[in-house]
Amino acid sequence: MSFKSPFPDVEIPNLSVYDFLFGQVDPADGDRPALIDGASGAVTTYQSLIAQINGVAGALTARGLAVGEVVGLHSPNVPAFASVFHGILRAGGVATTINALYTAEDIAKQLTDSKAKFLFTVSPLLPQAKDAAARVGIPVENVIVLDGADGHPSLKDLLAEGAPAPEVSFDPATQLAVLPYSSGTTGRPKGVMLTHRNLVANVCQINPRMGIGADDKLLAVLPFFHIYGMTVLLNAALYNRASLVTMPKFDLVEFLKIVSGQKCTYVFIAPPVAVALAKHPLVDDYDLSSVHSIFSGAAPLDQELGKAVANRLGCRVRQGYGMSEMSPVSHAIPFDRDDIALDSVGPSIANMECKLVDPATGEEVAYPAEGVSEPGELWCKGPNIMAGYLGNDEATAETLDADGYLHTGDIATVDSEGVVTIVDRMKELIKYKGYQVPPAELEALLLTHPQIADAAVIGVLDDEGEEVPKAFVVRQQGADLDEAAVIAFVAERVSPHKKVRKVEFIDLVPKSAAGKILRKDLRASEAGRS
Ligand code: 4UU
Repeated sequence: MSFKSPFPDVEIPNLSVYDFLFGQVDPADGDRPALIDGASGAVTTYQSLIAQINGVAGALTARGLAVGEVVGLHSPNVPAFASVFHGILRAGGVATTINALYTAEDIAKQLTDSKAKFLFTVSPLLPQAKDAAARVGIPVENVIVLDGADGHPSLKDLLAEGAPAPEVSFDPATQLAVLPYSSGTTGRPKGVMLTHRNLVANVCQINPRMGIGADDKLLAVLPFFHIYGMTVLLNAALYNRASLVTMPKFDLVEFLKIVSGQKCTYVFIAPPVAVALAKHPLVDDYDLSSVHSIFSGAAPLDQELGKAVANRLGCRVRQGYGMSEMSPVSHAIPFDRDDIALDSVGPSIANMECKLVDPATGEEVAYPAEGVSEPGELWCKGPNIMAGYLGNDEATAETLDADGYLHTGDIATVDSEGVVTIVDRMKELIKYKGYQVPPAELEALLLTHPQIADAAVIGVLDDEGEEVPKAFVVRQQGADLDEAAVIAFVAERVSPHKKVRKVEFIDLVPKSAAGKILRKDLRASEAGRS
């Protein structure tokens, strides 16, 4: 058994991402704004975006990039992100998008694992980018600084070369387009192999449910380097000839100024922004009446919080669910359905088939004709499911089964209408403000402290109901380590979203006979206390 999307299948054209988005451009769309820099208001039209994409593709090919080779893209949301991202894909390259918050070490790991030949960055991030590139042996002339920096080519330099876009030919069904990194259900970040078809499919699957039109102005503060921003913002907006208003990082006042000043109509957020929109007094000082929809994803949205935002702003609020490994969307509350509970993630999108499997028995749960099912692990199958993890057949085999189902590591229920609600997470992954925090990485780091004998990290809820990483630490005998020292030790070595924010000292980390950390025991003892 399984349950299918209630929507009819959509056709997925066998095209590259570039041909899908820009193969046929209505001449009337050429002058429409594709990207608007939120702070300066500078506009990139569709015509100019397409010219830049082709210019970047030509310059990369002229510099030796071959089809299938990898390029690192390390930038916050700026309009040029779109030109570079699609330029890489247009040349047949594979974009490995890198979190703008990463340390030099994190960047170096991703560049090494993905075997990147070039790196694009921006001048404020150059110190860590340069350090990482040097560690992995990417020469300075291949480190391109979008806004320019001494000794490096800039985007302007690349475009000035005027190299023609290459004639490339590849099979969109198998050719990789992007390699975002995700820790998946276990372990450290892995390269998620997404093909051109995966990305094209996901836009086709979500498009009928999102209600994005050419007259929409989408606020793009969620990072394009993360799969949510990449597909649901960047690609879906460009496909619909809408405008993206970019913000490089979240700041409430800046956000309110830009949404009201630019008259944004569609705002994409993760749940922490919903808290500010529902509660912060400053929100009343701005005219946000242009906003017709707010879309939340990447972490659970509280129903009351969602309703409070809808009432305060007088707009729709919707929620979607996804995972990097699914390009990413599998479920979304449709824009034209006001009757679906906001703490659900809606029905499966078109072309998806799902199962709920009891992790204790391995048996599929029953899907009742009325009411809600028992919880089970959500398994999903469809044209948006990744090809696998780069160079890691073992992790691929653990996540993707022989029937093509991706095991999400999330626990969900489904009702008789096919509406899915995520109720728990069984995998290791922690989400801090929607960003991934792989506990295995923090555990390995903690073990390098001379006064720490053993450690385990899980996600717990803080006083505001947000998930934060908590370390359970076993001290070496005679050690005088306290909570502040552990927090500081980690904070000095990781990017800000990965900081340990709570610490508890314990005598023994609970482990299975095989030596695996029993996170569920730690979670149960945590739950028992609240
Ligand atoms: C409870 O975060 C993402 C993708 C986010 C996304 C996708 C489609 C947002 C809106 C949308 O329409 O990807 P990753 O790979 O960083 O993290 C995936 C994990 C999931 O497995 C789940 O544990 O993030 C969690 N997650 C959610 N949890 C993602 N969305 C939700 C959600 N509710 N709505």
